[in-house]
Amino acid sequence: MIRAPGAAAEAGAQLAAGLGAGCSVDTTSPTPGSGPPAGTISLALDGPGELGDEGYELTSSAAGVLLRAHQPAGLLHGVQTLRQLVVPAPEAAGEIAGVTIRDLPRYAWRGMMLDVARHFFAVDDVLRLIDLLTFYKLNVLHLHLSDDQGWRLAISSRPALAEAGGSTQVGDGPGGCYSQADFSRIVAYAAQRHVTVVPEIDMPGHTNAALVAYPALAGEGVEPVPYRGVEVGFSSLVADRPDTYAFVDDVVREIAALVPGGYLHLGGDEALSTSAQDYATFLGRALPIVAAHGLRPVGWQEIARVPLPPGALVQYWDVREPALAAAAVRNGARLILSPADRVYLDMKYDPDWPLGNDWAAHIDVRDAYDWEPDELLDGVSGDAVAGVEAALWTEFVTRREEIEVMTLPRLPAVAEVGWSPRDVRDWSGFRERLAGHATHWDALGLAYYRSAQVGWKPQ
Ligand code: TNX
Repeated sequence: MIRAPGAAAEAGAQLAAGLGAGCSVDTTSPTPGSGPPAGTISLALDGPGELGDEGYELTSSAAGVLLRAHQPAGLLHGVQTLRQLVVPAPEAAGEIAGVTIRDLPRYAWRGMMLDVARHFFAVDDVLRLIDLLTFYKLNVLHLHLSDDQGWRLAISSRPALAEAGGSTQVGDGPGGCYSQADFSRIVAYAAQRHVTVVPEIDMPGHTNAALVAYPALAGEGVEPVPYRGVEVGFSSLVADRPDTYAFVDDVVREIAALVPGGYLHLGGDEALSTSAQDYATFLGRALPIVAAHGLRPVGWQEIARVPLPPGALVQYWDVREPALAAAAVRNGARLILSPADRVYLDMKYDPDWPLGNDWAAHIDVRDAYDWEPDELLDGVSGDAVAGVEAALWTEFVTRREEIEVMTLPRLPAVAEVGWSPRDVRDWSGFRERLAGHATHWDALGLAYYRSAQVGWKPQ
């Protein structure tokens, strides 16, 4: 039985769902003085303040299991540890190893990006990914909602974005677009699991799908046509026209209503057909629009070429240009680390792997694990790092099973880089534990790559 009174009930319900058969949840408060019956898992929000927003304490012994946290997110993280400690058994809830743990995250931002623009993924696919993020204690889902190949969030004041921009993707598939109700469902499902959804509208480049929907926004002599290819960098919003900013305002205003007080990622990467002057002009006008609607800006590292407002977050990705990220920090920004040669889940595992990109590296699970955020960039000290984020671009990823096989086993590696302090991380221990996780993935029906670096148990 799981005892989860009051505000612990939600985490209790999620534990019961995660453990499956044989679990019931009692949400009544225990009678003072009486200990829980043997075999009970007790969840309580009475943990000390030092556990912060996300930490938890877990003890399990023959007498039962006690999970305590100071905040609900901490309880939920403890629930994941418990799920991982349970050896799944077909009929019952299984056995739990005896442990005493006090566990807090190293970084506050532990994320994954999914590109739903190159290929569209249904709401259900996104919810299943949130389940996986939750299992690995990640707390940010960044959705890349627009690119040259498609526009994926309906904007009421600009209906052609969904109608025209939503009708294409890479290759010959039908594309797709989330209604605002769909998007809110994703945000609510994520919030229930203490995952923040960060929407990205890529600007001023990567905007062909928007320009197809509203050709009047395109530059002189440009006649946008739907694009289903892979190479990008040819499109741009026009920096010196007022209607560009009316458009940005419409989009940002409607997004702000969906994620009030949250983040807006405004892309800014690879604006290869925007002049440096126009790029600076554009961001100089777009950043205040984001702030005016109460959102915090995030951008790919290229945005560090322009002055940034306090509180801006810069996402480091292009390992060929580390100096930009260091410049961002000198200008007061903090970094989200997504080095493409470590955490780009669209990179092939090895040269023979059939799916994905390889411009940055081949990334096997050890590459995703064996790196140190504090040492990645010259001149960037630990306190400038807000966190880490894995990224899955989907030029070649078309179905849920392909999301899974690119994500597992590399996502748990990145998750541990984001969660655990350096002194407790070590590859040989990790690869042992990872082998055990395959039992969970098999039980959940998830596809994964059986990397030769891990001593998997026979299937
Ligand atoms: C670079 S990473 C891009 C994306 C591609 C990705 C493929 C970034 C900010 N831009 O447009 O999808 O490489 O790996």
